[in-house]
Amino acid sequence: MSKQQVTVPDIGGAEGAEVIEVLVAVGDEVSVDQGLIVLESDKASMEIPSTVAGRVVELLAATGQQLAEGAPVAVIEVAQEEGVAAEEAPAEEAASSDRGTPAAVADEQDSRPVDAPAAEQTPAATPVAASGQGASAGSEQTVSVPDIGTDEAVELIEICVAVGDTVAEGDSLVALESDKASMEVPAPSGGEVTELLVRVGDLVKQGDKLLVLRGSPPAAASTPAPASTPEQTPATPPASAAKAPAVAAAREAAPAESSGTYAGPAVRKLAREFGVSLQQVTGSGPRGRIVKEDLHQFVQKALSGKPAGAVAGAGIPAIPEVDFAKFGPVERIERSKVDKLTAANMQRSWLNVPHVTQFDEADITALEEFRAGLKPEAEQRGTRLTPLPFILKACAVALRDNPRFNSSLADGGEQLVYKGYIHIGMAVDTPAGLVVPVIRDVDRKTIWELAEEVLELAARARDRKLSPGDMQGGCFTVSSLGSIGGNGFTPIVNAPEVGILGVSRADIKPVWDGQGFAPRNMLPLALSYDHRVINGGDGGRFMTRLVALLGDIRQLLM
Ligand code: CAO
Repeated sequence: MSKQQVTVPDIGGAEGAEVIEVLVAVGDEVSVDQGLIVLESDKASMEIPSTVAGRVVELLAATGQQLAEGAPVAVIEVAQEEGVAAEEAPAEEAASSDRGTPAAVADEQDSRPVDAPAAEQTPAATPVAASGQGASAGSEQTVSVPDIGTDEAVELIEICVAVGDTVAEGDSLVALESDKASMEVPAPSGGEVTELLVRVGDLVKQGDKLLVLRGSPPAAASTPAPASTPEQTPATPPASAAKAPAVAAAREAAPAESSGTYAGPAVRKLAREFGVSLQQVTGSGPRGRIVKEDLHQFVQKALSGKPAGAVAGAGIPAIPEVDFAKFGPVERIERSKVDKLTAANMQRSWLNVPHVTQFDEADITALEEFRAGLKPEAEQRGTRLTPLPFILKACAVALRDNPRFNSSLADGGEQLVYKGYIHIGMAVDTPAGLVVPVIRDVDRKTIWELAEEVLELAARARDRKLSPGDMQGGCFTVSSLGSIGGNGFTPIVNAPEVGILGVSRADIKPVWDGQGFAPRNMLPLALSYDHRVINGGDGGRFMTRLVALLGDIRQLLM
């Protein structure tokens, strides 16, 4: 056994960043690239991954601490094979070793700065990607998404500028967010925004075009001489750039005056979670930047009945804060981000959507017999077949037959959008909180395909490996507590979807068959829907169809 210390890699800012979440505990087994802590600066938030696989024997970082590059995070006891210590393996030997051995770990460490985060967790490696004419006066350049450290598309959550705005080098142009990090893309040089090529909500990858900048005359550039020199960054960063600090995090950004608000991604994200428009918050940071404290004060004021602003649920009396310690010992812990986001989404749906929940039971005796008969085949295929894939398939057919359930409100309620696809979200209970990955085109997939996807998405959800795209585009949600228990619950609609099915635990019950009581396997179902879109008749028809489909799965083929 050898011990290795994981330290904070280059996070693009000498001042460091705050530890906002510790993801592991002493004694936990961790794999290479598994997140240990989450750091957040005013420009970016990022997971700091383990560079080795092993057991956490010491945690050297705690929530609230400010950490700079090189600060120790944790000590990992590395499982050692054949007496070769990771740090002793020569590079050549390491390169030829099997992946996953300590030697291979040493190889990875050699190939990037020892404590650099894995590519997928590094917000970005080059300051900006720009093509075209550079920033010379009057010439145009297209600004593209720089190396954001992942091949996966990330969501564009904010456009900080508008056509006609004049920006200085380093001004934030757009903000991007993945499940691992959020980051701002700065202007490569000063100029005027002449064209926007993206919209909020777009999923973008490295190299995708963002906007067009027309270079300002040198005199108009607000940055000093070196920075106003046209800087033509190649679309493919040179090798040395690959180790450059994170996008924008490396820069002391100037205020994005044109957007009217000046705040880092972490503050912007928090504002979205609170449902607060940053336009209403006064910044107390340098040059009027909005810092977290400003947001907290704004929300506190809003909840205490002072100017309510845009807080969701404004006008509703706040639940008073209680000093629980008065009544006995207590422990206060920070909630995970997923947890807080879920809470905000739930409250938003609960306050906006007039809910109705309808109950029924499906007789799944035949389905369960059929499923039991498929167990050997499932084993052969290396998968597991639970009732969920059948329920998803039945929902897809019921959605096809009742298209209003496959719609969403638009234009402030003036229009309904009917979707020509059937993507169904599946609530997954994870240690970090509730997440809802989406299975696409459920109507077109076989039961086996659905079974595999359920397993795969649930595993990725629990390992926190879902991308934002995995959780978007749902038309309807299934929340199954069947494996956990209970005989009924009222699920909250996952707006802007209009329906959600809550599945409880099936049980053998005596059912009257016209002549006597017969033991039948009954599955309790609860269908919640948005009564602005779905009326009782629609709800009844959907549920009746679903119960019929699950009662006779041959109909799923029709
Ligand atoms: N009735 C009886 N048994 C059921 C059942 C039901 N309705 N649903 C599942 N089971 C059984 C399965 O068949 C399996 O047993 P076998 O292996 O013997 O067949 C066992 O329970 C475990 O199932 P599972 O949970 O591993 O798999 P699943 O496909 O049923 O569910 C998933 C997958 C990801 C949806 C589930 O694990 C999960 O996270 N559920 C929680 C969702 C949630 O939190 N919802 C609340 C949201 S609102 O707060």
